[in-house]
Amino acid sequence: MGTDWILRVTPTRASTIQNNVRVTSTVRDLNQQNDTATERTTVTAVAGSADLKVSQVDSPDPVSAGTQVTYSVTVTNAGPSTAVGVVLTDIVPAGLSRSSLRCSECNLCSINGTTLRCPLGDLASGASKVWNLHGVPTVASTLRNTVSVTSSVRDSNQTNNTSSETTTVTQATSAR
Ligand SMILES: [Ca+2]
Ligand SMILES: [Ca+2]
Repeated sequence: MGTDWILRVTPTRASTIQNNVRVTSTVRDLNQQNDTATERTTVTAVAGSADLKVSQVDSPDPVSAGTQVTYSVTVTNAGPSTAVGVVLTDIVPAGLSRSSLRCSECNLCSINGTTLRCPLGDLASGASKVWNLHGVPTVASTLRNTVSVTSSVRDSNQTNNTSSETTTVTQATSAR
């Protein structure tokens, strides 16, 4: 008698995925040749194409050290297909105090060094989404915030998928 066991996974990008299975039992297996199986699956990109665009506005600029600056990032899908699994990547300005960082739906994001990676879900054709990053610069300097967007759908125009913005940080005005 056989037993079915079903594993469902959702691949996130075009690639080859491989599933390895092995069965064991506490009873001695007379034929161990048939205890393992490997299956490869080719994952193709999601059909269609979507032209994602990203832009951002920094406010205020210039900003005083010790005062919060906000980067308001807008991601737009110019279509024609729905952009599935949009991911926003933000290379956070080094001059921002790490403990001061706040962002939209930040609980969904992961940070690796200064790179913040945030899933934004699906974006329908013609739709846009605003995502905010807040932080406090510590010293007078020039900040550079770089954002980029990708999705599981082919992008017909890669040139508008990245945006960089610089912000001038002036010395803190002395408090009296
Ligand atoms: Ca694009
Ligand atoms: Ca600016």
